[in-house]
Amino acid sequence: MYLRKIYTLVFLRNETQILLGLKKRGFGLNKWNGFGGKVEHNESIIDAAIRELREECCVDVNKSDLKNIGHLEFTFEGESILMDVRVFSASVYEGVPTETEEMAPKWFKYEEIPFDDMWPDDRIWFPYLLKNKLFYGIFHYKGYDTILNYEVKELKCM
Ligand code: 6OG
Repeated sequence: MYLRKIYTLVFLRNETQILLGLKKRGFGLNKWNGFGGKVEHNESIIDAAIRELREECCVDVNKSDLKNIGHLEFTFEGESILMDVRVFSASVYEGVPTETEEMAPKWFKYEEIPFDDMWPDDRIWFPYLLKNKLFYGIFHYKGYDTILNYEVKELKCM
């Protein structure tokens, strides 16, 4: 039995680029990723997604502009926590992405996404995001570099 913890992960996008942040501390240090974190008690998932985006790169989004595009589950060999990550995308937002103590944001062209410096699972599910397909993925890691097994599939609805 796993202890499930819910996280958010938000990507800002336009027609040619995606915003990633270089994680400056904690889990995923020195990896490029979307913006997000743990959903707090008595907080909705969408509110957590908006809060984390604001805290990590000083950008505001409206609820109606956040699309839930994916659902990822991660487990790690020998650990009892299951990270349940809800993935969102937005192309309408307010503010200029700004570096914080947690993240250094940078726009990447879709052909130049730095997969070598991202979580290994990203290479597997990003193609769904890039093709605007809804997706579900489950990954079992040994340590933080090796995926022991996984499954990814397209969803018809979230
Ligand atoms: P904090 O601990 O910083 O939240 N996250 C992952 N993202 C990707 N792309 N791959 C993974 O593979 C991930 N595991 C966790 C969820 C952690 C942030 O990192 C995401 C959260 O947005 C293992 O509060």
